[in-house]
Amino acid sequence: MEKNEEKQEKVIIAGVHRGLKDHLSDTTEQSMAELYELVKTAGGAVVGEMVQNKPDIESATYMGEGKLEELKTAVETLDADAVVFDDELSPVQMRNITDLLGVKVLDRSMLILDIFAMRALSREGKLQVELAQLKYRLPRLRGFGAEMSRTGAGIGTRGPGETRLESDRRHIRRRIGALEEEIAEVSKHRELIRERRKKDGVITAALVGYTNAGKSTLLNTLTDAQVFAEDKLFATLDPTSRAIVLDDNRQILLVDTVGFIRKLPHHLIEAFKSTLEEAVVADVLLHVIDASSEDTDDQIAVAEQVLSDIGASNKPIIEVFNKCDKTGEESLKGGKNRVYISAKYKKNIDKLLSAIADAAPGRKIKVKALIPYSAGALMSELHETQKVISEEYSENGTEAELMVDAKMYDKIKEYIIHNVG
Ligand SMILES: Nc1nc2c(ncn2[C@@H]2O[C@H](COP(=O)(O)OP(=O)(O)OP(=O)(O)O)[C@@H](O)[C@H]2O)c(=O)[nH]1
Ligand SMILES: [Mg+2]
Repeated sequence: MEKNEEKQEKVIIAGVHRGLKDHLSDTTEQSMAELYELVKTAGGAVVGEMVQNKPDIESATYMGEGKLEELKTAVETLDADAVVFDDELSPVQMRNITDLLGVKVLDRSMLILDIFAMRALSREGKLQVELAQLKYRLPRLRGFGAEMSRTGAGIGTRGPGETRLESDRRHIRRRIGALEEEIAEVSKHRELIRERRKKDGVITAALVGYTNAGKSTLLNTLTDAQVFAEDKLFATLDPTSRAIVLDDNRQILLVDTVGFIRKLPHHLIEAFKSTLEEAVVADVLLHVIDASSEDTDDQIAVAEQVLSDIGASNKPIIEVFNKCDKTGEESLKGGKNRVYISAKYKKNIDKLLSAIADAAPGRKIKVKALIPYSAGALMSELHETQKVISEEYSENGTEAELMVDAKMYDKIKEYIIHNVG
């Protein structure tokens, strides 16, 4: 056996279906299927599943006591190493359930944080994950009894070490303070980069959307950049950006972002705010949607909710229905703000690019102009900042077909022969 190969943990997933009107906050077939995927992504194997139908959650034990007894039996019969709950457990619930079940108890938030901890690569990503984990753990310290420290490895334990956590709450508070300062420092740096981009007139488009929708694959397809794209949840945690050049020479900086997921507690969104900030400051949003999922409508709703939560819902947005190779929708025409594509099989990428060209600021106009030789500097400026499609030297000057932005259009107005198209 390899030295660092961990034994695959056997996990039971559990939740309470309350029959809520807001089904996105409830435990449903979809949320359990997603929890299953989250466990798999974290490296565990789901060996059992238990959902209780119950209008309210027990404040002390989350599930009803009878159901918990059933769960305990299941843990013993299936020889499970851990139980993962579909909602965030309160510190009290966590402690009581751990005492009763005698195995490791995790909840949805912890699982997501655990995956984040595996995925974070950049300094900022790591800092954010550590901060979110510490904030989550601080009120729950007593919840992690012998079970957590004894195993010392596996799901729910990645990131900052346990022993240190348990030794001293004050130490954790200090660490939280230090992390917050460091994150503020990194954010400031990022802010500077953004300001520079703005000054340089760089247009940014952020790829946003539900986890696994195909954002990174699309970024790859659009730029040939090699960004980590995988059939796993939260493959991307750190914002990656790559520039593309549109037909009219406008440069667009595409920024990949962390995927959204339902039941993402507000404090987690808060922790990733500086990453999601990229979406808030972008000129255009590409909302990437997995059209082949059975869950498409809910995923759209969750993404729109998160966008509105972070204050990014009032900007030009293109709905990019992806994975249409699976649904056959790639034949659909789409429209100004909606395209049907396959990022993986590179279908309708041209349509997406023209939608981006329409939505991004600084759209250029095609004109035919006669630039007199006396305005030589203007011609070089046109080459540098605009797009020169063709140029011919005539007696009276350079006859050029150009794509120019509004500002340049004004500047060369007197030389324009006519607009094209
Ligand atoms: N069939 C098909 N699969 C696709 C397409 N685009 C992406 N995928 C697959 O969907 C999975 C997820 O793709 P990613 O690009 O990692 O998704 P993401 O939105 O970046 O996911 P996170 O970073 O986890 O939020 C990968 O297995 C891709 O190969 C597509 O157009 N068609
Ligand atoms: Mg990704």
